[in-house]
Amino acid sequence: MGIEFNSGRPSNVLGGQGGIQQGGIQQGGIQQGGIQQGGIQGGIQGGIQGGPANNPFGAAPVPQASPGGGLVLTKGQKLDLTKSNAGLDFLKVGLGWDTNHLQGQSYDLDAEVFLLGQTNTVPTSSHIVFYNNLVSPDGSTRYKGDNRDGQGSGDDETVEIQLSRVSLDIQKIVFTVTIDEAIRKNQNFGQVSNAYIRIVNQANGAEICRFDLSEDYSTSISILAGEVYRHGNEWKFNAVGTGLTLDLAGICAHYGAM
Ligand SMILES: [Ca+2]
Ligand SMILES: [Ca+2]
Repeated sequence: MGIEFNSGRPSNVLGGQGGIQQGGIQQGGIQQGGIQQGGIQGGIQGGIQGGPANNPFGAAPVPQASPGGGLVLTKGQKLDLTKSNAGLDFLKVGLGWDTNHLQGQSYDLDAEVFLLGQTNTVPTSSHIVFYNNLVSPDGSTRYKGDNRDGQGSGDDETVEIQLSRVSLDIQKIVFTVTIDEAIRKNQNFGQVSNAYIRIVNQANGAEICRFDLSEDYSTSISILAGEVYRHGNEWKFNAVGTGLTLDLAGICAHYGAM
């Protein structure tokens, strides 16, 4: 069964224009190393270091607080979620952005969640949670609504995850952000500002961490923002922040969904 991107939406580049998309996918192929590296390092470094440090010298990282009160992460930083927050089960993952409305253009950014098994692929296309598939098969992961313009501060799109409900065959939950019709509209993440991903403990509303996607992503039409992954019996977060030249169809293909 194929993935349906179009239902419920007025238009979407993913339905056609194979020639243009081919370019996007192939170019993205170069960056696939970036995705895989991020994933592999997430597992290996998380296992070895066992802590939030991405500091090779072992010095304690300077604590920083975001406006929401959570720890501010830097690119590539790993953070214990459940180990340092006893009883943590319900997460809210918030993604926010603002766009410069150049020449009256509208920007529709979308968050997607990929639930990956051992082979870093989705078991089925239903394991991609986004605006056209609101709940994962295990019921753990819920997409809370499609924001069409990113207006205003705060979270523009959110996903809720109940960690204890995540199917045991799922090792990693990856969060991406794409620009709808980026290729047709000639839009990229260089025209997007204040983008971030943050994780909130739903039980008490406290922000655990925030990662500002402040790099220059002007060659990217999508971003692998971060990933929540298993580490033994615990869950950790990896602030990935890799810009991609893949559109949504290309990311789906990368994770094995056709
Ligand atoms: Ca959207
Ligand atoms: Ca916004």
